Amino acid sequence: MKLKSTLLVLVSLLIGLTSCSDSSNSDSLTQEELSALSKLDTIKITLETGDRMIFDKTDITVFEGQAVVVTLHHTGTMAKSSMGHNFVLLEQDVSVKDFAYAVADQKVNEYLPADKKGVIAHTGLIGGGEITSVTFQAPKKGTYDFLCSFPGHSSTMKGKFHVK
Ligand SMILES: [Cu+2]
Repeated sequence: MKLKSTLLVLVSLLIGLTSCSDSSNSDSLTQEELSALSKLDTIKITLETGDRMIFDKTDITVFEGQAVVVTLHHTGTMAKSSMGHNFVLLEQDVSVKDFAYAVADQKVNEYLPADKKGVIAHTGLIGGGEITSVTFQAPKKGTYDFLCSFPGHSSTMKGKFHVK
């Protein structure tokens, strides 16, 4: 009986681990899939979020010179004022932590610097049930940070944007 419950715990742990590593990540794309994506003039990325402070992707891969369309979908129900989300792509010399701290009082600018300093691209701030998108040219090869700049969100709502 004791063995049986131990097994059950192990099985549920395994299921938990599997579903974690499954949270769609562009690093899990195969070489063929990446090669096919690299040939596109325009690459489309959909980023989902909801009433929790998480993005469904923490790694995004695009290719130098591509037009990038990032569509942000807030699948939750909470208002923009309490659970607003955006997508902000930072220049390479800007830290997520410093950026988020600096814009936390910029409600009037939807938590962006008034002069957009340090920002490569961004969407508008949206609430539950809303969708927004932004189109921009992929910057030069390298790794960039992206985040949601709503106060308090960037500790969990951030990721890496890879340009190959
Ligand atoms: Cu957010």
